[in-house]
Parts: sequence; structure tokens; C-alpha cells
Amino acid sequence: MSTPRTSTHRSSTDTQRPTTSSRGGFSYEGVLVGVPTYNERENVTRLVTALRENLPGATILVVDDGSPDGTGDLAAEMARSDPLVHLLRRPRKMGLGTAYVAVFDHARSIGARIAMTMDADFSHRPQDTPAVVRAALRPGVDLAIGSRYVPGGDIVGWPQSRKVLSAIANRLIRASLRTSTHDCTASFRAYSMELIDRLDFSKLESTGYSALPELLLLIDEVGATIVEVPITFVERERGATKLTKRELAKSLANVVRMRRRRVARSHAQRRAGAAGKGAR
Ligand SMILES: Nc1nc2c(ncn2[C@@H]2O[C@H](COP(=O)(O)OP(=O)(O)OP(=O)(O)O)[C@@H](O)[C@H]2O)c(=O)[nH]1
Ligand SMILES: [Mg+2]
Repeated sequence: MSTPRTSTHRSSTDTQRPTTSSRGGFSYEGVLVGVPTYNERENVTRLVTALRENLPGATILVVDDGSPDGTGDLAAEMARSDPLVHLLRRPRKMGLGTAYVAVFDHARSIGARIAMTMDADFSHRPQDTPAVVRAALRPGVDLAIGSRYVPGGDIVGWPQSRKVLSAIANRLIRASLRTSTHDCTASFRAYSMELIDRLDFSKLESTGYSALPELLLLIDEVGATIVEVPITFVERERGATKLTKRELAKSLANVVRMRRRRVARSHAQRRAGAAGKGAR
């Protein structure tokens, strides 16, 4: 069994660049960008096109959960003509947490070095993706988070009330999980596959939005170096949110459950520490 370690946090200076392509530009070969979609027909084609431009050489995977608005068909059209656009069609809405695990499985199956996840609604700007990927490519970095809550990060288009709610929720989660991450609910993340291979996804209980803080908990449990890269988050302009009040309530309940798990682990560590001292 691996010994739990505490994750470390670093600032995000860009030092390592992706490889140079035969045409002289940077190539993001070895990077998989996973985009979960549910009813994103107004966004999916534009987003995949923008990602292909901003991350040349990267593979894009759309994970569509049987969107009734035909998002899957639009993605299928792109995948037919571009070998770097992949599509996973699932029969029904199965939740964001399971979509992320599908992204990690796909990244492993194509031998990727980095698995990135982001939303389809342009809240995560395609032009910010290179900085997040490059941060994850730095030696020793396990996870780079595109963060709203570090200096330089910003939110555009949210009313003040939503900004305050999100900031409070993130502070609460940060304190409950005893993590050093500031943006615990961000889905804009680039994971090294070395980190993914160390995680035990059978422990992941959340299937929806709360998979994001729960993944952080799993990551903290194995010990990892996390960097937060400031990004500008932009409120969606097209399509509708899938974040329902019910989903929010479920996420809150899940944070309480995670807090209990985190405290139980600390107690177990303390007991193990005391037993170790006694034995010496
Ligand atoms: N495959 C899949 N994608 C989902 C599911 N639920 C949401 N998504 C996608 O996950 C991303 C985030 O969902 P949003 O509705 O934008 O949620 P949000 O960003 O928290 O809320 P807004 O601020 O209103 O945009 C989008 O790309 C959605 O299409 C799901 O069950 N399955
Ligand atoms: Mg959104």
C-alpha cells in the first residue's frame, strides 16, 4: 500500500515547451483534450475547431451522452474527416464524473502523456489551453489547474451574487478537504498520465459535478504536485447550463461526506504515527 503524502503546490512559471513539429511550430502530440458534452450543438463544432488551432497535434475527444439536440452527430461529422478528433458516444446522460474517467481511459488507450479536461461552452477559453498544458508538462508537475482563484485569475459575465457563492463554496471545500488548491471545482485541468496511473478510480463515489473536488481528494491521498494557472473564466453565451439545483444540493452533501473521509484519514495517520513512535 502506498503511504499517503501531502500534495505540494507550486507557482506556474512556464519553463518546458512542447516538442517542435516538422513545420517548425509547437506540436501538442501526446496531449488528449477530453470535452464532455450534453446538448452543446451551438458550441461543439466551434470549440473543436478552436482547440485544433490552439493545440496543434493534440487529440480531441468529445464524450457525448446521447444529447437529444444532435451534438453527437456534429462531433461525428468532425471525427470522420479529422483523425485527431475522436468521439465517445454514451447512450444516456451519465454524469460528469464518469465522463472524466472515460477521458482518462481513452488517454491511456492512445498512449497520451497528458489528459486535459474542459467544458464545451467556451467558459474555458481555447486560447488559455496552451498555458495549462505547458504547466502540466513541466518536470515534476502532476496536475495543472486553470484557476479563477489565484492572482491573475478572473471571472467575466457572472453577477456579483454568483461570484460570491462560488468563492465561498471554494473556500469551504478548500478548508473541508484540507487541500492547498484554491479552485477546487474547476474542471479545466491537465493531468499527467503518471498521476492518473496512480489513482484508484474505484474509490470515486461521485458521478456528477462533485467528482471534481473528490478527484482532488484522491490526488491529495497519493501526494502530488499541483500548480494553478490563472485563467479568465467566461460565462457561457450559447446553450443552457446543466447544473441543476438538485445537482448543487447533491454536491454539497458529497462535500460533507468527503470531509468525513478526510478527517478519518487524518486520524488513521495520527494513530499509525503514534504506534510507530511506540514501537521505536
Ligand atoms: N458527457 C456529459 N457531459 C456533461 C454532463 N453534464 C454536463 N456536461 C457537460 O459538462 C460541461 C459543464 O456543464 P455546464 O452546464 O456548462 O455546467 P457549469 O459550467 O457548471 O454551469 P454554467 O455556469 O451554467 O455553464 C459542459 O460541456 C456540459 O455539456 C453529463 O452528464 N455528461
Ligand atoms: Mg459551463
